Amino acid sequence: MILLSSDKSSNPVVAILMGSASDAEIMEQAKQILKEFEVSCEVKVLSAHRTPEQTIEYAKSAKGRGIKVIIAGAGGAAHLAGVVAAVTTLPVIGIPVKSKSLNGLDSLLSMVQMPAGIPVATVAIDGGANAGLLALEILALNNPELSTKLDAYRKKMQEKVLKSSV
Ligand code: RP5
Repeated sequence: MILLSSDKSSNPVVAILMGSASDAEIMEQAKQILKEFEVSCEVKVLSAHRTPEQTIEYAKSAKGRGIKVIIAGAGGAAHLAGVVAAVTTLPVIGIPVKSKSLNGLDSLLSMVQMPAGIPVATVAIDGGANAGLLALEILALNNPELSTKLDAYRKKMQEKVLKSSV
């Protein structure tokens, strides 16, 4: 199921932005990871190209509204994460979404090659889950409970991998 509606729980600390509703399936991976760790988020469709003013307004006001990390996914000429990062000093995690024409190489290169001064932490093409986990790792720097949960998640993953040996 693809969930696009905002998390209604109070005080979202992560913003999940996507350039188009067509990115939702990938962004949902990030949302599910946050949900698993009971971290509240809000989800918005905002485009660097189609809604530039609203995108900038949103990014500029995010810190003041209590957002701590922004995850931004876009495909093709994928400027969303960079534009958002340009107007906030919140950490911005970019997800290059696989495109129809160039399989996401265009998205990756548009997003990853930021000029010095405006960082975007770009994850893999369609790397929604890792974007969610990276956001959690950033939040865990000031949250021992979350840090412990992340350690447990890692341990469980390791056990699963080891058990899969035949
Ligand atoms: C980008 O263009 C979006 O992030 C999306 O990945 C891509 C295609 O958008 P649609 O034409 O499907 O709306 O802005």
